[in-house]
Amino acid sequence: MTTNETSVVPRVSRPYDQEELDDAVRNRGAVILSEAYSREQCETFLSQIEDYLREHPEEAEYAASSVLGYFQGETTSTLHSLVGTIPCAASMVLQRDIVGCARRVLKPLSDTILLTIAEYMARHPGVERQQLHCDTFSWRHVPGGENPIALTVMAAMSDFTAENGATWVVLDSHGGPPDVPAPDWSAAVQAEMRQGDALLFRADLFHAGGANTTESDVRRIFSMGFQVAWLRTVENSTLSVPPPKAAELEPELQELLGYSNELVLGLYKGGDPKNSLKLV
Ligand SMILES: O=C(O)CCC(=O)C(=O)O
Repeated sequence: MTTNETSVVPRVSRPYDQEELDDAVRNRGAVILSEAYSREQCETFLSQIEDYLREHPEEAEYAASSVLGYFQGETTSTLHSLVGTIPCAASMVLQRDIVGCARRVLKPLSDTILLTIAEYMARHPGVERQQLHCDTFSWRHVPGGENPIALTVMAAMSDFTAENGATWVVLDSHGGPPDVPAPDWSAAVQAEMRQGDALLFRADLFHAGGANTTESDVRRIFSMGFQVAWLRTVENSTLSVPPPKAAELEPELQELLGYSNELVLGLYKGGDPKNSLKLV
């Protein structure tokens, strides 16, 4: 690790030391992997996102009405479920060091893991600082503890600076009960990163996107998360009853089959998966 200061987000450089990486996530709650992605990967990602958004103008509307919008701030554009639409997303998700760390750190609670989100966010000038929150708030009855049930990644597709709103984290704030009050802002530090660096943190760690106070510097994020695989239904109902069939059913049954969202869980295109039934 390049620093042992307790008030700075731990940072690991290539070749990453697995033990150091895992310890930082488990014990401090967060780590930055320098150069997790190459400059070329970031630029390819951004140009594929741009192409997709140009070809699918309807996505802007989903982004504008995203259920996550309340947390993300009005001047944030969002694109969800990247693996289905953005060609390079598959290799971005399968960044070996990140997935490997997720598997090891989530292992005490689950042998298998799931990708819980793969999202693009652009946080524009004028976006306000978010409230400090944990990404586990949706699973609000799962008790906290030593081992996390999920991890979050904020990968810098453009530089994250103090001025453009680099992610704030409160180191060591993880593991509390679901209703633990947010810590004081004075305990938060900003994860400034160069393009290609990735911040990996426990989903029960308090964090927030910062205010973008610049004139024109859009902060671009590839965000993903991994979770224990047992937080799901027994049957995979949206596969066995796909939208054309589900569209014929009563709303209550659609909801029971998973064409519904609970807070920010189960989102489709940033919102209620029932929207998929209108498209059939
Ligand atoms: O903008 C960031 O860096 C963090 C975003 C975040 O935590 C969220 O949208 O929930």
